[in-house]
Amino acid sequence: MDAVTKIAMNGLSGGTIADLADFAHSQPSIPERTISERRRYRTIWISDIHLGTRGCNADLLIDFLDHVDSETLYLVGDIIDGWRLKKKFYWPAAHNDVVWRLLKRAKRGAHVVYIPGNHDEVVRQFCGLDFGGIAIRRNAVHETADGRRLLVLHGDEFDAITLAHRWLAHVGDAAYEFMMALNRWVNAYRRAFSLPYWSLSKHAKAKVKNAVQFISNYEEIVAQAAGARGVDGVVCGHIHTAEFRDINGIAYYNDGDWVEGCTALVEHFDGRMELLHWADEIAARETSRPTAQIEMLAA
Ligand SMILES: [Mn+2]
Repeated sequence: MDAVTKIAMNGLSGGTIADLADFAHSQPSIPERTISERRRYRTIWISDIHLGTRGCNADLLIDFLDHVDSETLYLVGDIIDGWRLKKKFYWPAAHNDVVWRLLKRAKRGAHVVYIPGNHDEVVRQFCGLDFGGIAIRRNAVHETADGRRLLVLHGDEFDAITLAHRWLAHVGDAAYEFMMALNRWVNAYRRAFSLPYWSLSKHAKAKVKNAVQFISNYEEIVAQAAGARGVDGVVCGHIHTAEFRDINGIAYYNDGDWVEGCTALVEHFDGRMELLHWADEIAARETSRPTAQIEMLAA
């Protein structure tokens, strides 16, 4: 039995994951903020959380989940990283807290759709089923408030026909891991000096010409495939690059990730779409706090 199945089967001994079996009566280790103050959206899309890896910014995601609510929540794949968990089991309390919040959301009546990706492909065998109020689907068609139809999928489906994953495959596990480690050190240092979160690899990627080319190829191929399906647009994840653009009349949305960019795609009640960069939101909140202003004046 692999690690993800273990989580699903609640077969771990001694871990905190066992609490989830009785999650209705359990509390997360990081307490929830009041629900009444949350910003409400019609729809939220998040993906590439990679729970079970050190790269996952669970604390930022918990902050996000505690500040927003929606009628519908799409989990667009790579929520749990089964590949990495298989190699080395890593599951801190904050990762449990994320799962707790997602399950709680479904229990409170939000329509939650989980579309497994390639890193959590073990969940794909359950597509078509509903667990704990969460609908597990291979893909979905979302209708926006202004009547547009958007195909929602993870996006690894296009790896075979695009070179987009090359920078992921070649830069690959070892180098990517190293970069993520560097990203954590940089941000631990920045936190120590009260500087906002900053994504190293996001900046590095933008500097690598080939990566930029691969990404734009990927975006065009995904949009083209969506067009062939007769929808108005597509929402995906997978390449860890948040984006929002029109490609030959097809709306291409990528909700990004919670390893590097810490982004979410949201739909307002009038159908307007927006990409939220959560590290920026936290930074803005911190500087607008009266105490922070006093500290700045004193400095
Ligand atoms: Mn993926």
